[in-house]
Amino acid sequence: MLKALIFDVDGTLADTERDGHRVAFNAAFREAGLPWNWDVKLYGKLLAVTGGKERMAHYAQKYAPDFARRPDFPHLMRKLHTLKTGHYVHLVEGGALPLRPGVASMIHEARQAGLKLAIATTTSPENVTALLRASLAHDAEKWFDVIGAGDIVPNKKPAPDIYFWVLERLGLPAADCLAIEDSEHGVKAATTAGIPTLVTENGYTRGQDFDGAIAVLPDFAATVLGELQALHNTYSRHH
Ligand code: XBP
Ligand code: MG
Repeated sequence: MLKALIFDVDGTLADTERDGHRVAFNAAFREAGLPWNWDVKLYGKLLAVTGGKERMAHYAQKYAPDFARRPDFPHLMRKLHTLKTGHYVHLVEGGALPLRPGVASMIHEARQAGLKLAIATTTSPENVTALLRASLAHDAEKWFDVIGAGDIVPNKKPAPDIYFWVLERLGLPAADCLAIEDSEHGVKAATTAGIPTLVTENGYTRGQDFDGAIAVLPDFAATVLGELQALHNTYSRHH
């Protein structure tokens, strides 16, 4: 019986990467006087590394090894990431990143049906708060029984840590939940935690290996909660 929806954020609730995080990273690099610029294509490759700090460290090690060897490198990464998060939150608050098609109505339907709602994301908590407030309601955080985000767990997706963290606080068995993800990393994380997982793919994740997902949809534009419940029931009957 489906009792909770667990939403990923970036790429799932909203298409935040290309015009949000990527732009914020570049603004932070400019502000810090670094000659780095992540274009759309390069950023798509860098998304293989989850976590903004981890992504910048990976980039520096590969493309700016002298910078990465500086003794204050970890401190600089944290400082850069704080700048980036400031730019990202400013973009979100300005309304730059609307929810993907059908996401708001799916959330409203789930609330009306008495399902629990949760978030399991690699992104920083400030980014989640800003997105929920800007795109749903000023108090939309309260609609979610559990919000698991960023550094709250030691290992980011594709590790299952964030999903285990959310499941424990939901107080539900994995089988009674449905995870909604956009990427191969996300599907691996949620399915490793034993959660039936549905994909809504996007520009950066189309064509990735979603092996283990119970269904792959383009988005929720033509999807109602009843269809998610039917998919979950069918899956549960055979597993
Ligand atoms: C996507 C991520 C995040 C964002 C950037 O998370 O990997 O790192 O790209 O956000 P998810 P931060 O798909 O799990 O929502 O810079 O705050 O990490
Ligand atoms: Mg995602």
